[in-house]
Amino acid sequence: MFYPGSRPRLFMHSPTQLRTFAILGMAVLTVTACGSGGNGPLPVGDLPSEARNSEDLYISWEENTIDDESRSGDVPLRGADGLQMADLDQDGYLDIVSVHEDSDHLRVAYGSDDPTDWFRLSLGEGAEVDAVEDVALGDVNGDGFIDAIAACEKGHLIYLQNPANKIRGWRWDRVIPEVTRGRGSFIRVFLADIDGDGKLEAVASNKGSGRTEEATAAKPKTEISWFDPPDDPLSADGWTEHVLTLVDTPINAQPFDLDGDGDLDIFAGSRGESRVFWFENQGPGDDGVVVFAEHPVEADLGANASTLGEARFSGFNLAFHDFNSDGRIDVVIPAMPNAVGWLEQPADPTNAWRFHLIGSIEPDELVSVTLADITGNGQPDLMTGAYSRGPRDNDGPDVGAFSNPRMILKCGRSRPGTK
Ligand SMILES: [Ca+2]
Ligand SMILES: [Ca+2]
Ligand SMILES: [Ca+2]
Ligand SMILES: [Ca+2]
Repeated sequence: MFYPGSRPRLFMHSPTQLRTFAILGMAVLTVTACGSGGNGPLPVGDLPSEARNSEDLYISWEENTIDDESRSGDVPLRGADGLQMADLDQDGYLDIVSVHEDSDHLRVAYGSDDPTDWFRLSLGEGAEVDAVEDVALGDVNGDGFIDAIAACEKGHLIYLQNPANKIRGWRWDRVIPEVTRGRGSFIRVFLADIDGDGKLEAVASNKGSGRTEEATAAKPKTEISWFDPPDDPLSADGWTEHVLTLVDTPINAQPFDLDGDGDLDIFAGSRGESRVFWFENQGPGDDGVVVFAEHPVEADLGANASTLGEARFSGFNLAFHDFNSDGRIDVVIPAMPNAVGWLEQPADPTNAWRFHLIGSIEPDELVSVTLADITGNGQPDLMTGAYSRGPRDNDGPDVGAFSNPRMILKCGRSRPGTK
């Protein structure tokens, strides 16, 4: 959603990590010929980047804080680490659900016709959202209102049900599915109709940290799973887990129809094993439960091998698009630590996936990617988030912008407080 005439910005990130899941939709941006600047030292948040693309263009972003301690009624929000947007109260304006890992808060900010006016409250806090790391939105109970499920690093999933017509200020009923209790660190969660029955399931990866030494020794590899909710998702005992695989430190598993056959597959990654792989949805098996076939994704670095020989792929964040218009979905993926590119899906799924470098944001450590048509030309642009490893009072020598195709990366202003 864009708001003509105003320039809201979103400022919610932890000191060490910035994600960009939905920030694009919150900002009005201007693409203009270069030639800004300022007189004298500016706060870094007001300092235009020097980065330009090949056409000498840059994007100017203006920051608008939506939620923080000064706006929350003194709720000490710390460690914002991700967000999702949807119209939860069906008033036509997007709302934002954000996770605050360090202070254990799951927050909502309801939008309005005034982009500076937000109705804020905590959906959850304390032990029930202990070290909450990620959230997914979708109508799980099928009443037409969008619900939420959050991944907590200590160490469970929690489902929160939208109270439908009594939304603002009303408590959302919630449940921690029993099968997810005490499991260690859930790091990502998504909602999607995995089995094609018209109802949403949760896909979650659990990197397992935080478990007891005995539990870790007994099971060093941990699960990527999908969870099937019962007809009443508020029934704690009714959730069923279907394990897709066990790997060392699973870090992500995102549903997407990778092979274009109409059902959702899952692209996933392991940080511990520095590899990515995907699960092909093969439809229901004899027991009626969906069967997935796991396929490795071997990255062929091609011409980038000499410069990216040490690159690691964990798939912590992913985006999907058919870049070369061959009818096969390709995958945008960070090439850790600094680069990003796209993996070209081969015609023969047993072949390697060619990696096409988009760029690097050295010295920052690139962890997050998302696609949106920022420039409005019908082509997807790429926005990234990173662990800051560079100065925040100037661009540093390696910050650049580029267009490939029409992709603009790390344009705009640096952000304060991200050292
Ligand atoms: Ca709304
Ligand atoms: Ca619902
Ligand atoms: Ca389903
Ligand atoms: Ca499929």
